[in-house]
Amino acid sequence: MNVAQQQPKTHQANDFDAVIIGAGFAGMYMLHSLREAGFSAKVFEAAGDVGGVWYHNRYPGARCDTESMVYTYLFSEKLYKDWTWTSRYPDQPEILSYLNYVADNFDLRKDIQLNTRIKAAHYDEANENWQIYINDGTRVTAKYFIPAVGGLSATNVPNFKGLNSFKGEWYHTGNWPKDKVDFKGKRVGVIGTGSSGVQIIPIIAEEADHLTVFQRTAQYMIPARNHQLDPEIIQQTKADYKNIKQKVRNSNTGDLRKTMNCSVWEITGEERLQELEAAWERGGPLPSFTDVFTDERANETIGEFLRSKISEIVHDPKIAEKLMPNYYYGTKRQVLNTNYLETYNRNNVTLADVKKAPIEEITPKGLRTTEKEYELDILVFATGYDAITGPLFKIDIRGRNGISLKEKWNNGGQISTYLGLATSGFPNLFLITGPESPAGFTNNVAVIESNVEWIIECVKYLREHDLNTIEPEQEAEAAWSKSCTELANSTLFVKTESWWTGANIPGKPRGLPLYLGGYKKYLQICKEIVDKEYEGFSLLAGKNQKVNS
Ligand code: N01
Repeated sequence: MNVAQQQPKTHQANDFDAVIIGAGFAGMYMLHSLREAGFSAKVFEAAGDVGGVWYHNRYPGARCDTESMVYTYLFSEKLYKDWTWTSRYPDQPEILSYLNYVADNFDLRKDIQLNTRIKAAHYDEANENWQIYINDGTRVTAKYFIPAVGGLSATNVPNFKGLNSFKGEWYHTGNWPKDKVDFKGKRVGVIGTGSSGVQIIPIIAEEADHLTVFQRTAQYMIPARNHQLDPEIIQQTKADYKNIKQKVRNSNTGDLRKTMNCSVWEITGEERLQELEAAWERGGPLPSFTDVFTDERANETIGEFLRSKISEIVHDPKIAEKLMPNYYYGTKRQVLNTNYLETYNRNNVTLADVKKAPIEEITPKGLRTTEKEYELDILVFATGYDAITGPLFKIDIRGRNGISLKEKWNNGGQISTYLGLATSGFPNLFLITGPESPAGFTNNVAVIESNVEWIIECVKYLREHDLNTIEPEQEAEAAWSKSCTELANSTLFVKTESWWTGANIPGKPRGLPLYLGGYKKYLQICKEIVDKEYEGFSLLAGKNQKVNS
């Protein structure tokens, strides 16, 4: 059967081969791939347009910290060559334009329903399909259910006492309004100094009358050194498409960053310093030594280097001292910045240490810490996300026997998936950048592309072999989860409080439910399992009739 030539089969208005949630990078590529393979598919998107997190993260300064030449779809050479990125690290408006271009170019919009939130998806064992409930009270059915909701889409607004009493305006960076927020002449407070806070803080400082930054944990800072791309470089990059794609797939991080294939201790201190200084001048992620996330002393050599830069840039030694991080370098997601540390040399910026003097409450006039009250007109929450499981748990997803994903994963305390792509008891449910995938430690678009491509090969296989369902076997799933946990526990990442470890959300179970074995290795494992006819998966033909063992 020539599958590529098949037309999407006719379907009832409310019954699809596949239902996808989310029209970001993942949902749109999934839709395109399913349609190309002849499946009927529908995307439901809660927002008013396509773009996923790039639709919502429209705060001033929002910019990607993966280089544009790889933070982009690589599945289509034509698309890669037709679209031109203008800067090294693209800003949010440019990424959103790109995603709109993709939606139009591949005629995706006709199968995307906007302004529609899915509240529940229940597996119907009798009919071997998913019943998907929309917030307007309607219901659709699908053989395959693909919540492409991303790991960083459930915003976290800490439950501070008194927020409702605040007389000023407040915003979360991950849910920024479309209309411009005017900071001119205002007293502004920003809570949070992760990737989002570090991007918005320098911009607000330039516009506001006064900015107070409420910092709980000082972060390691690396300059982005963003710049416009030279037309010649753009042409070279496009011409190098095949090589770039291959290099991405052969990398540990899904991008083209420099890696040091040696331990910190295999070169002299002088050579190390030269490498680090060169990387500092280049901007972007520091080269990764093999032992920097497993050996405390090796890690400290990088931490020490970055702390010395803070003292060089920040004029006031007392402020510099407050900005000194004291966790293992890189064990919170590395932040790239533009003029972040320099911002603290301005005389309209105050840095409040809210670890030393915690926030007690939001008041009608501003914010009170245990030390004093800060009067504010605008308060910005750059407080991140209930990551990895948060977006999935917002939907009532139930598999066999009515068991919810939240129950199965013990509220996040006992996550188990197979390859981060599927989980037992939830037939025909596929995850993209899910828990126990390499997302979070890898260029997300690269993980998305490989996950989508794996899923599409899988559903084509099911169709070609007349199979009704696929789901992981419990033993294979347990072994994958165990290997993820063991890998994570062998690193310094688990020793730090971060969104990776769930520590940013009060009461959230701790753990690091991501695959840390590297992108290249992950792709190899995923391929081997397919080559072995979906080893570790249970494939069923018609009413639970098992076909592989
Ligand atoms: O969120 P974060 P983010 N009281 O969790 C603080 C991606 N991203 O939105 O460190 C006081 O990193 C919290 O303090 P602490 C990227 O993957 C990418 O900045 O927990 N403070 C921290 O400082 C990134 O890693 C891009 O002690 C509180 C901050 O808020 C991920 O999204 C841009 C607090 C949250 O930092 C998340 O980044 C933006 C409380 N109760 C985002 N609760 C790019 O591509 C939290 N904080 C560039």
